[in-house]
Amino acid sequence: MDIKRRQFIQASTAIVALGMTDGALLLSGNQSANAATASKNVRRDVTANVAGLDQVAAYERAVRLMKDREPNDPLSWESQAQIHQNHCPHGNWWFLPWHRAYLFHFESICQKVLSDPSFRLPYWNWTKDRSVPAAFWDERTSLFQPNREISPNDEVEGDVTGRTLINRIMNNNVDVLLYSGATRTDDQREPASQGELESTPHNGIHVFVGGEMGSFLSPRDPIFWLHHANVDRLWRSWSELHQHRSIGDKLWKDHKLTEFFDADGKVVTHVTSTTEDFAKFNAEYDVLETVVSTSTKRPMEPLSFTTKGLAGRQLVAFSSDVGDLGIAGSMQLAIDTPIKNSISKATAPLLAAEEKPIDSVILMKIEGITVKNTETRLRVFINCDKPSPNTPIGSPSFVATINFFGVGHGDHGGDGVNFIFDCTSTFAKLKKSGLYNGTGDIKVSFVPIGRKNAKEPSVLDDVKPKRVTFVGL
Ligand SMILES: [Cu+2]
Repeated sequence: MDIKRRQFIQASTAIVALGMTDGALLLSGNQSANAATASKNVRRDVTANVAGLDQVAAYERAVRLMKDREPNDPLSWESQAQIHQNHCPHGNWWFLPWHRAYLFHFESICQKVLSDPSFRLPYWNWTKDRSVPAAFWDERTSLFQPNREISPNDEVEGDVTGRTLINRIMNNNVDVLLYSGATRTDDQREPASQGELESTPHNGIHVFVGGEMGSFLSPRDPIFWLHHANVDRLWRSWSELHQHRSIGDKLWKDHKLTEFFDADGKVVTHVTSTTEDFAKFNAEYDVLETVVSTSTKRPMEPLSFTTKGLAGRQLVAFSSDVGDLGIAGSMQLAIDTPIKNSISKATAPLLAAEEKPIDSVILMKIEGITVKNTETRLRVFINCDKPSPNTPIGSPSFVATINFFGVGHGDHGGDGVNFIFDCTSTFAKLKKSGLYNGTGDIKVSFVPIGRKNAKEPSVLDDVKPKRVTFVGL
């Protein structure tokens, strides 16, 4: 039986176990899903209340036992953090698989120190619970981290982890947006560009928590592992929703991930493609995300990479140097014919009938952002009259909020960082609300947003982009 087929069968079994009904996975927070999986070893929401299972207490013990070990012991807390500091890929297509293997081996070490093979990592669902869970604030426990930059009641904002954003990420059917941006890279530590899962909720939580979490030594903060378990849960959910479609490129598939230790402290190596076998890596969760809206579903086609970007796809549009953005941080972009066609294709079906699938996608690539202050986030708008930090994220002009993490460490950074967003739905909303007629020039605006209660106001110079390109697929 081939792997895909086996995965499908495993997936179906898991779905049945999780209480799937009428082809739709149950939404997060559904208690019956928890009840149905109470006896199964799966990763659970850290706030889930399952009789006879105290996952936080078990995790606290495991962390304490690892912190008690000598720093040079491969099973120690510090050794695990150093793996991330020295090897983690960010901003490229190994971001998700590398962290899946990293989580799995960390979890195996927890099992070993606890002498409990049934132990599974809990995850922090920051869309549902927007503050760092209470158990992580008790100074007497191993889960406390003294240098976080937030208080127990601080909540992450909606443009970082909100439901609309997560639905959009789940709806996305351009593989590269999930794994990375639309450029391939051949080095694990070489940044190419970031897709929305990485740039927004992933980076955003690192920056929001701050302290160790804001650096590549973030695994020193015990909340790191629950944060990444939730990122992995979203990848798993996305795979389920998109029939386990993945990147076909051999460079991605055959790349060896070599930096992990098994529970006996021996070095283990994985080939990237094996990380898609989620059962092998314990990437099984009590609740998976589902797509709520059907109106943005698009037909799926496999995409593959070439050195030029996406094979067989016309990289239409359009690139221009931003130059001096001035105080307002806006620029006028002339839209040429190919992208115009893309825009009208992408928006027409939505306008005609909500349920019709959209057969075109518009991607926006923001390139060469030089980051001087990683605490500053960058909000992006299209055709916004007077963009400001107070412009609501529910505005039809809103595209995304970029969060910066890991910039300037090791090889990450350099010529600036790149991000790719699917802005198809933004164009549809703009057209619907009369802010864009589908043919004229457009205005792209960048608004810097500082940390809440920041001493100095944020300025565009903190996170200045160099170029914007629109691509119609
Ligand atoms: Cu991370």
